Amino acid sequence: SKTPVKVAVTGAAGQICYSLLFRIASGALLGPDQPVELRLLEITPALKALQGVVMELDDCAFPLLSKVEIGDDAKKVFDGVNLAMLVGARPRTAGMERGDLLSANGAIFTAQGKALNEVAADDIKVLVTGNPANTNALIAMSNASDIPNERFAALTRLDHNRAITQVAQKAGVAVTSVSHMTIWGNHSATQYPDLFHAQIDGKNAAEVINDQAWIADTFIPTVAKRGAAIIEARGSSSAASAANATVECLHDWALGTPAGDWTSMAIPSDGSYGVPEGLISSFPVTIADGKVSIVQGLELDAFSKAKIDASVAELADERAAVTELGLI
Ligand code: NAX
Repeated sequence: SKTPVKVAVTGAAGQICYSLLFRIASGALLGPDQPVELRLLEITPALKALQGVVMELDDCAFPLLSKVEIGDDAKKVFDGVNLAMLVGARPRTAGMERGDLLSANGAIFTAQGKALNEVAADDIKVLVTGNPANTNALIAMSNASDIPNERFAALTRLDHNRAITQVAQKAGVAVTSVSHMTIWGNHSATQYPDLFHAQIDGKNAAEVINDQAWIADTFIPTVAKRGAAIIEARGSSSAASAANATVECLHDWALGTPAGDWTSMAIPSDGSYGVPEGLISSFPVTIADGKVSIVQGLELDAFSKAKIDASVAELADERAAVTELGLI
């Protein structure tokens, strides 16, 4: 049988992971014939709760789950890991300024970047879900100089999936009719979900919808503010859908995007579409053999260009702030 793939997950006692870990262990991440070993990182006070989650994993008797290790020391937990999902982060609490938030997360992601650099397997891929995801990924990447930059990414797949469903519902079609969706920029309220290159049953989605006011005033803000709407309705932030997106993103990164479509992923910019090099910004991407490529040659009109530029300017500001704080 196959050698287990070692998957590290941080924030493992948190609400996203309460869904995520079970999806990984059931085979949704790497397929029905690939065993996995889970390496779960938490802060010390959450280890007891994490032990309870491990008891539940045990109680599923997942055939593909070869082993589970937990701990509060990143260097031990990340030892030899092939994939890392960095979900745990410091949320913004009352009275916290943006700088405080960036410093608190900076402490987490500098340490985890360094630990991965020292002990992860040579083929390590790192996906950051914990917010501010793009900048946390930039911090981890910048603190892991021996790991190629292209092995770091931040999650915009949840935004991508939200955009697909919004447009499918508007058009009255199944989600499977929607393809070539793109989220550009930051995983934040400035993100730009792009219907001008998306397709509905192979036709241009913006032309099928034919309602610029709906795109500008309903579709874009609904997708960009969906996280807040979930909090308002559910009383806590997106968890199962964030776990689903994390699994789908890393699944495609490991196994490739389907032929004839692309997905959205925040990856280090190579300067494409005017996004400054090195910023971790969301692009349309295809993936083959573990290699992520930005889709080239899309024409952007003034509306799209302005939206992308605004989100990228926010990322540049965040990079300047963490540079100032000495985190990268
Ligand atoms: P929870 O607060 O339920 O869980 C976070 C867990 O991380 C906690 O158990 C905490 O103890 C742990 N943690 C904190 N510091 C740690 C460290 N240094 N090492 C290991 N673990 C640590 O949050 P949850 O709802 O699970 O969300 C996790 C993160 O995902 C948050 O930052 C959240 O903002 C972010 N999200 C990102 C999304 C995306 O699309 N990129 C969407 C959903 C979500 O909002």
